[in-house]
Amino acid sequence: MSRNYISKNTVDKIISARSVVFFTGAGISAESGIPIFRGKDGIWNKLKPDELANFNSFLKNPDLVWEWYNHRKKVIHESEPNKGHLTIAEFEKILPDVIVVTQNIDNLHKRAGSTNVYELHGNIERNYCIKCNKFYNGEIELKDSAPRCECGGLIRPDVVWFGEYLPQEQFIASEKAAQDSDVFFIVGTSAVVYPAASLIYTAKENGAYMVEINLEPTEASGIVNDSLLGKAGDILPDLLNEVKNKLS
Ligand code: BV8
Ligand code: ZN
Repeated sequence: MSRNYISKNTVDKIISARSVVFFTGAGISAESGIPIFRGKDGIWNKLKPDELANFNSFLKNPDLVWEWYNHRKKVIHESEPNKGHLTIAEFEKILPDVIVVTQNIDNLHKRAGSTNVYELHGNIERNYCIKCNKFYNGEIELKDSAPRCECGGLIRPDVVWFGEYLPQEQFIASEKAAQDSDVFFIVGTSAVVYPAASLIYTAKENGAYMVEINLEPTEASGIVNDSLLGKAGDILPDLLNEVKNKLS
């Protein structure tokens, strides 16, 4: 597919930007084999978020919730960052200031080499005790019942469930990044989960040039300056090449 679908204006905005933000959702990890949430093959078609991704159901049935997170962790460990993640890490090397703000808990941006990553909804590789807050990172043995802390408390994944507040420092830093961004990319998200999606409007209100990359239009399509429809793993490498050509 020739790259002339990428507008000169978008390339110029990226090259002259002091700060570029990539706001990502499950769609950027789809090409790594990690299922997305919505749409016909989305997770939420088969499983109910309020049965699995909220604190009360965790207290009611911690084994079921752990079975689900262990399954997702297994899928994530068997997957690799894809061209989309790797290209964003590349952009960080050639542009002055690139920040990733992600809703994903899969740790793939960091595994791809991105260093400025804000995790709005936590990270599946971290866990903590709900009684004494002791952290258990990575070393939790995947067994079929909910792990317990040495204090006897239940251990939970360090992810944000529905009805829970986002990690303050990550959200405040992400808001600042959105306010200061010259170019704000919206990559692979349906932009319906809040307060994460509010960052899109924060960036717009502060004058950022908005670019959406998605298979299809979303809630945010009405406010973007450029909508690049297709796979993130195809479009992001094309964009990087256009920018590199212009910089060389
Ligand atoms: C809270 C972690 C305060 C766990 C997640 C305002 C309005 C309406 C509702 C609310 C509101 N404010 C709060 C709410 C309630 C709720 C909410 O937003 N509900 C929505 C569903 C309406 N928000 C909350 O509960 C938040 N907390 O508000 O606390 C509070 C406190 C007390 C009382 C009241 C309020 C917490 C929300 C965080 C929940 N945790 N994840 C886990 O992952 O297990 S959310 C989870 O779902 C993900 O992290 C992500 O955020 C979301 C999924 O969205 P996407 O990533 O966008 O994925 P999706 O499948 O939807 O879309 C994928 C897209 O990619 C599609 O567009 C597709 O076309 C595209 N795509 C696919 N393949 C590709 C592609 N694009 C490019 N290339 C491809 N190859
Ligand atoms: Zn404990």
